[in-house]
Amino acid sequence: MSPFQLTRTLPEDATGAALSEDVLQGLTSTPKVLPPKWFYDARGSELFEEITRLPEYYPTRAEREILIARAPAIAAATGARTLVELGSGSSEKTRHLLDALPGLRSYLPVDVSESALTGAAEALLRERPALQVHALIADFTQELILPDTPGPRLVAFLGGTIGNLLPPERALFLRSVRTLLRPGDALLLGTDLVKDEEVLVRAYDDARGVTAEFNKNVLNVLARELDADVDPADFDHVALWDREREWIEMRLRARSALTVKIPALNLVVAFEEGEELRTEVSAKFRREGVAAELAGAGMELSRWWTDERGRFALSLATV
Ligand code: AVJ
Repeated sequence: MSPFQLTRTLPEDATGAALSEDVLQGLTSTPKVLPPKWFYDARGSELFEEITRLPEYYPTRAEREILIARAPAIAAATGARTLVELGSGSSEKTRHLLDALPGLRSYLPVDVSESALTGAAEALLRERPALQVHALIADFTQELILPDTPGPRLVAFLGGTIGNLLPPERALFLRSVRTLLRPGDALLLGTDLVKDEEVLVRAYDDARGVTAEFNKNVLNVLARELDADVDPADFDHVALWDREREWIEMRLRARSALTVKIPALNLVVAFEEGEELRTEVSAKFRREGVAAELAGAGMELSRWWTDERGRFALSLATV
């Protein structure tokens, strides 16, 4: 069998239909919202990669530090022969894991971006020609059907992306991850941690304005994909810490009263001066909360590792 297979579980135009639906729903709600997954067109993915190198944006470096330090422990605890990675993107951090798992036979990256999947798989197979790579074009928040590969299975969801889901969505997501696990399998989950407000806000409002550009890029996506008549320069970037809910919110604030027209959706959206559109929630966690959410989904927190400075955590959950 060829070492690379690609399976599409999303219909070709699933993306277009879902974007229209989210925009119609989100821009007609009060307050206005858009789901963060629409940041990631080619430009948005590039800007996110740039964010991960900013001095203010610590999560990527903190998680990499933990992965490097704990990869041998993860390998010993799981003995994984199949690694499933949800939202794999460029699979960059995964290398540390792949290199540390001696018994690994199959790697199943799951992502909505076909270009990210094929690019990552090509690079990986050049280094590890014996690895079976079965990439899945799929939305990890939807139900997944995985190919039959050797166990034990390790499902990894890194980067703190679980924080983009609201609490009820997280509960659904963790339950669906639970259905992928059989006895002896495990989940490796990356979560950013609650910390000093100033450090958190600066990570989402950097001095060079890269995050502001990333945030406004979602409006370029609407302009291109839906032919929306909207100018990113009419909005300001806002990042704030919600201390009750312990999450960062990113918003776009209208600099003046304006309208956004999207004829394809039969939609004219009015913004008042100063009105805000929520574009992202990025929840921050504590150990007890992670343990409780895992337990609620039928899993048990069995290992908890943080970076030296306690900024980010990797959890190993078992069933
Ligand atoms: C990719 C979802 C983990 O929430 O920190 C970075 C995205 N948003 N800067 C995060 C993001 C603004 C990032 N995740």
